[in-house]
Amino acid sequence: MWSSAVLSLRLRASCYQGNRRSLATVISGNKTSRLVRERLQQEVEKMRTLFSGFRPGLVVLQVGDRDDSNLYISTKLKAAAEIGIDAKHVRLPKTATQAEVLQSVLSVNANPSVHGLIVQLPLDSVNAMDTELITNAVSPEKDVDGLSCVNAGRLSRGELGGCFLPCTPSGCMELIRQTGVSVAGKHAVVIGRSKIVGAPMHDLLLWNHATVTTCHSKTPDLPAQVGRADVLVVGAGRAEMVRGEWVKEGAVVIDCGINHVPDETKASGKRVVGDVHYASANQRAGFITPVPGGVGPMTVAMLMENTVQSAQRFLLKNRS
Ligand code: NAP
Ligand code: LUD
Repeated sequence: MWSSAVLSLRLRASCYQGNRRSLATVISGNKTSRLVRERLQQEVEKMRTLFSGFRPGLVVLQVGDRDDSNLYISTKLKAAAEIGIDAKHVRLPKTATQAEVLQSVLSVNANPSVHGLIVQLPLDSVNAMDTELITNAVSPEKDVDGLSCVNAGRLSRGELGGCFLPCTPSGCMELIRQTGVSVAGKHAVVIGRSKIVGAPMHDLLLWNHATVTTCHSKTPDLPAQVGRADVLVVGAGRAEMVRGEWVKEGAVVIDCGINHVPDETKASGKRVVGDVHYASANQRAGFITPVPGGVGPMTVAMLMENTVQSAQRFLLKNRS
């Protein structure tokens, strides 16, 4: 009697496991970014020894005082300090004119002890600003955000070794590499076509030999496009827009989205979610990035990587 009850329970348990798919493997951006930062710390240490105290220099230029930018910049400055990069935060007031912002960019361009310069976006100004003009004023040799036309153009032509790769897409590629899944010959779908995420992500996947579909706000039948993706990268800025049911079984899902949604259970009254509905996508994907702890920390790590690379190029040119 007792043993038949156990048998029936065992049978039920095994049926349940047979029907239930295992969850996706989580790709940790926290862990991967730590490994990148540790490697960079060692490289900077070597540069310091070989070139008598030399340190890579980074400037983060901010206009205004947005809370999200303040948080991202403080994370970047902390990472830089740990690695041994000499990072400076230049903050201009909201009232700064475009001419003043351009003047700051030009003065950093001219400073030989600075190897990387980024202008944190969006610009938080009371004055009209041409963001494109400002990001293009950054010298291409110091453009460690990879946002200038020169670097974006090189990337779009597949000259991957000759440009700075934009940090977020470069971080996404690093996370995809962690899965062991090669993108070559695969169908990749990117949602979003911004200069900072979607467009360079398309280029990077393409030149790593994926066949790429880039979707945007006018793309009809997004679920059908998503369903064809072996590799899916989402940067739309729409909280939990991509539903698990859309996702192809076993796909690699990379979520760039950072969205704040109300949550009364949190002291802050809000929490951060991605552009992918994590709980349902986790049931279908083979690999998935969390938010937070996924792409965000990689953006910071890849900025450090670009800065160290820029300093190495500087040394090669000037101190051989
Ligand atoms: P963005 O400049 O607003 O661009 C969003 C893109 O998504 C646009 O191309 C837009 O299409 C498209 N889109 C919007 N709604 C859509 C919809 N319903 N269906 C299909 N496509 C849609 O934003 P972004 O700067 O690229 O940022 C995107 C997200 O990534 C945001 O949540 C942002 O906070 C986050 N982000 C995260 C990191 C990180 O390090 N984790 C870095 C950068 C950005 P149109 O072109 O047609 O308007
Ligand atoms: N502008 C960026 N604007 C915004 N998340 C970042 C970012 C760290 N020029 C320029 O730094 O690369 C840039 N260059 N960006 N971003 C977004 C974008 C820019 C986003 C997230 C994080 C930088 C980050 O550390 C953490 C995570 O996802 O785990 C914490 C997220 C949170 O809000 O709690």
